[in-house]
Amino acid sequence: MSADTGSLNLKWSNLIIDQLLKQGVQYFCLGTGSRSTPLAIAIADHPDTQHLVHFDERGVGFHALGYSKATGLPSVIVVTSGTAVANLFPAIMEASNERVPLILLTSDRPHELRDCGANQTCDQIKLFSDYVRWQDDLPCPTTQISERYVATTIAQAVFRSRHGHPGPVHLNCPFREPLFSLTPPSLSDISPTLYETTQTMPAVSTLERWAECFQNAPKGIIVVGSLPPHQKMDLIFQLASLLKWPILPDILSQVRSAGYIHEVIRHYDHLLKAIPSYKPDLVLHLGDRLVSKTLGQWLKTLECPYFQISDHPCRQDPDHIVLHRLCVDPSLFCTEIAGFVKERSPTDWFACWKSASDQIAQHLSTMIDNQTDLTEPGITRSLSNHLIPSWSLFIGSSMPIRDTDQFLFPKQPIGPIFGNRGVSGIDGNIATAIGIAQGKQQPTFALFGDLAFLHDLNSLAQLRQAQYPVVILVINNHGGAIFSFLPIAQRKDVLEEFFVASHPYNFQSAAELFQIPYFRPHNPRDWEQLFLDLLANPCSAIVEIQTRRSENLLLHQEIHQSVLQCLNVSHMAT
Ligand SMILES: Cc1ncc(C[n+]2csc(CCOP(=O)(O)OP(=O)(O)O)c2C)c(N)n1
Repeated sequence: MSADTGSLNLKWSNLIIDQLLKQGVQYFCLGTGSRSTPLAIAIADHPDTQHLVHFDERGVGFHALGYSKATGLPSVIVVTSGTAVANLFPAIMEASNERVPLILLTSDRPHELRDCGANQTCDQIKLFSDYVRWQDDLPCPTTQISERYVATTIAQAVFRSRHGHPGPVHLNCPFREPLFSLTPPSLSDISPTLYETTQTMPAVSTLERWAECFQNAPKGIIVVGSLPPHQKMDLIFQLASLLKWPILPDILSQVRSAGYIHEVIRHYDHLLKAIPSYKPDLVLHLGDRLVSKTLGQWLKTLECPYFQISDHPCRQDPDHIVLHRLCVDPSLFCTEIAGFVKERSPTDWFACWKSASDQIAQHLSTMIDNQTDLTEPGITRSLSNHLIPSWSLFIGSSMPIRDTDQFLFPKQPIGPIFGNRGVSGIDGNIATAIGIAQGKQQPTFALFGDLAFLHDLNSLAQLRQAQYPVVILVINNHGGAIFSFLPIAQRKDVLEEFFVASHPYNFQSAAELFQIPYFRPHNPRDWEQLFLDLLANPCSAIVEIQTRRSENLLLHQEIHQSVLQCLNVSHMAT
């Protein structure tokens, strides 16, 4: 092969990276390997790129996911050929389900080396199947194809990752050897193809019809499911205040970060278990998924019109109860519909919800905040009491997301709240949190369980180099506590070994291996003091809190029983 091949590989890769930058994409997450050499050199040599390099591609994928979740902008993932590509799959699945923009540049061997026993070569074409929004197998770098082809391909990739139905895009990039040359190639300054975007507005006829339905429903509720962190919360509150409808905000709705906590229904999970008889005459659901199973089951029992607004076309209706659906930005909808509804006078309906919510909040505060032992609900409440706006919060699946959904209602504004609920994996949590910190350019608290922590140990290597501090708060109950809450807990003979995966580990030596500060508070006072110190002087750290699964189960049951008692059920039922 001609010696010019190396130079051409670099020239083509420079063009790809330059076009990505011209499309506004700046952050590059790389695994290491040989076949991706031309892309790695192009990223290293360009003065405007920012990058992360990590040896484990699974962690690279989740880091990029976290960054893009936090910013709403695509980050670029660059990996070598072979199993490195497959290691991206979990993050791609999450990004696809959550509509997170990502650009994957997977290096490959040229066509003549595929399917003939060449080293580190496998079929990478369409590997991610329908999990990506657009995909292409690029030609090997060549002078026979116009450079404009590269420009329009990158423009299309970025556009398809961000607009319409956002998500990951996959460009497979084959390179022939020699992979690079020490002589720098001449650079081409190619103009990018710029896509204009449009904003979808709700039709006036829809707004008129929906407003009439809303006006005729004095007992409406607003359920806010997961929303990206760029929504304008005031607009949701303004609409709720016009209609005098209670707001039930999911932990990932961003509503709870806004500091309007006295205007929403707190602890609705407990409230609905105690008073399932509250029956609205209309449900307005803004956004996507709901963490609370209790809320989901209660919504399913209602026989009233159900309206859902989300800015994408995907079905977010696992119980098939939505009757009216609008694909538009939820905060834009709230602004527009507000011009069509009249302000309602205060109602008993709203007052009943509010009074029950306040009563539970008061009860839980007395019951949980003064405990002498460290408990999982207690930790969640302390986050609620002390977090501040300059920190993001990442919450792992399993008990942490359920506990925060039930107990985290901060009185003060806090930073954005994130989770990986697209596919609810317990993998990649450490890397996702570090990517979020990088994207938000602020420190991040990450709360998850011990199995989730063990699953992503490799990503502690990223934590050591993280530019923005990440505090990992790992609740070590020595296995998957969630399973004690599931029907399988009745099969005590198989529970521990086949489900809980119980283990004897603590994480001090993991922290030592990666040279990360480690703390293990033993009581609520020490934990709160440490928490306040970390908030005041942010630094990356691992904080391990040990709890017991059996006591955790009992405490949750006690909380449930005591809330039932605290609410005078017969009096409250309407
Ligand atoms: C990648 C992946 N593997 C398995 C599961 C199934 N799963 C859900 S929760 C859970 C246990 C999580 O344990 P831990 O992180 O310790 O949290 P805890 O349940 O103790 O709160 C498991 C294995 C999953 N969601 N994702």
